[in-house]
Amino acid sequence: MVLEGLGKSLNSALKRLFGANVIDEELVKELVKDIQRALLVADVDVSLVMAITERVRKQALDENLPRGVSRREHIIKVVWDTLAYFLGEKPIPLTIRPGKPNLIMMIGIQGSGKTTTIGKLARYYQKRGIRTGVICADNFRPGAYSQLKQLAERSNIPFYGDESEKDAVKLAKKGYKEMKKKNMELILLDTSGRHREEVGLIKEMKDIAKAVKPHEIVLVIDGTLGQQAGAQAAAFKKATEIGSIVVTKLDGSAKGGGALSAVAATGAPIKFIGTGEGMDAIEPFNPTKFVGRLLGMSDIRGLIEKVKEAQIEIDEDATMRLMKGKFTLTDMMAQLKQLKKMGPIGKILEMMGMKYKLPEGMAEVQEENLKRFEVIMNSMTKQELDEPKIIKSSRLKRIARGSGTSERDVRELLKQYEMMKKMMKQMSKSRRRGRGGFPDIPGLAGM
Ligand SMILES: Nc1nc2c(ncn2[C@@H]2O[C@H](COP(=O)(O)OP(=O)(O)OP(=O)(O)O)[C@@H](O)[C@H]2O)c(=O)[nH]1
Ligand SMILES: [Mg+2]
Repeated sequence: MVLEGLGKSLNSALKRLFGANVIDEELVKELVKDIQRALLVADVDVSLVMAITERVRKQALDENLPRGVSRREHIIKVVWDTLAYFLGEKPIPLTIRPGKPNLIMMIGIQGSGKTTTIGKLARYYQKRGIRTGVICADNFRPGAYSQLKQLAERSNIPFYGDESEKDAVKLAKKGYKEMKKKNMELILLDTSGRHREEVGLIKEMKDIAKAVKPHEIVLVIDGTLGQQAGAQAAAFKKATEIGSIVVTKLDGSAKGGGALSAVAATGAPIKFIGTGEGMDAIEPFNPTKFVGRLLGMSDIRGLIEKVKEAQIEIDEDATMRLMKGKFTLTDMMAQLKQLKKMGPIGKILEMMGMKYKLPEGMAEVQEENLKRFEVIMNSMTKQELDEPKIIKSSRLKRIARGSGTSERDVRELLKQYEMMKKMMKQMSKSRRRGRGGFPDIPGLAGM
């Protein structure tokens, strides 16, 4: 996984939030400290870490919660939004004008991953129906020609190169002409990485760019550089207005968080990230989604939307009754109906990034069962609804007859009730103990 270490420590910081009894200033302080530690280990610049955590601290205890959103959800959302905010928030695609030749020039320091990224991008766009070709203008490193040629051939991508031509500018020009002749829409130009620092790199970029006038110049940065990547991005941003960035090697690099945040801080748009050596290990950089994965939650937004849509209110009474060990059939029905509105409960937990083993049969609330339960309950007395344990054989028979169901149906309802009561007890206990348990989803109040 990309940035595994950072993801793990952020996730466990949030888990603490799930498990806590009360959410107060003290807890937020702890959370902020955990996040700081996690970011510093990932080589995020200290002042950036402070800016990030200050924003989290300020907003976490914000008094005005949107209706239907719990404090826990709010804090998770704040952490999520803040990290995404500092990574640039919006995804920015590569600009490709369809039907026209779009020349994209790749530059970057030696070994940063230019050639590999070109192979990946060519495949990526070809698969999406864009006619894509590649040009090797790296006449500096022996083997550069055959490296790109092989990558291109493996994916059936048109390639231009000439091992006998030593002038990079001429190579680029000739290649561009060839690719235009072939009606290519996306033309990726590979350049040599003879430089070790920003200055020389920017100079060569200017020379080639002047000659071929690319539509976009992409700087490829090695993510293992950590926050040092910022200097490269800044120099590049200053030198060109048509620039974007790919950060590579984010797989298995402990410093990737530092690289991404430092590059984003310069305002240069990160368009793709490289996540492995394989030819499919590239993805468009979408900060919001990326942070979601880091936090180990695939869809917090989806969850919050859903909760709001269902207009679920916190049922204080039910919670109080439960705390006192009372849980009636009517309570169960109300809970089941709320769950039904929210969809399969397993899915909801999954969206919260939680792994919780549910008793069998609880995974989904079925319409059919709900209706039958309701019919059965209509034949019960108030006393029976409040204290289902008094329902023994003769009452059972009467209820089944009265509701036009079978005794087995009534027993099933009672079994479901017992199961749910037990589960709710366990969950409220584990929450009171302050560990594990259930996230604070309104509507599941008291569970
Ligand atoms: N793990 C990992 N390795 C990568 C990634 N991208 C590139 N590499 C590796 O990094 C090394 C250098 O990649 P190249 O694509 O040759 O780099 P380059 O910038 O073209 O290098 P020069 O042409 O010599 O300047 C190769 O071993 C690649 O397999 C990535 O996203 N993840
Ligand atoms: Mg190369």
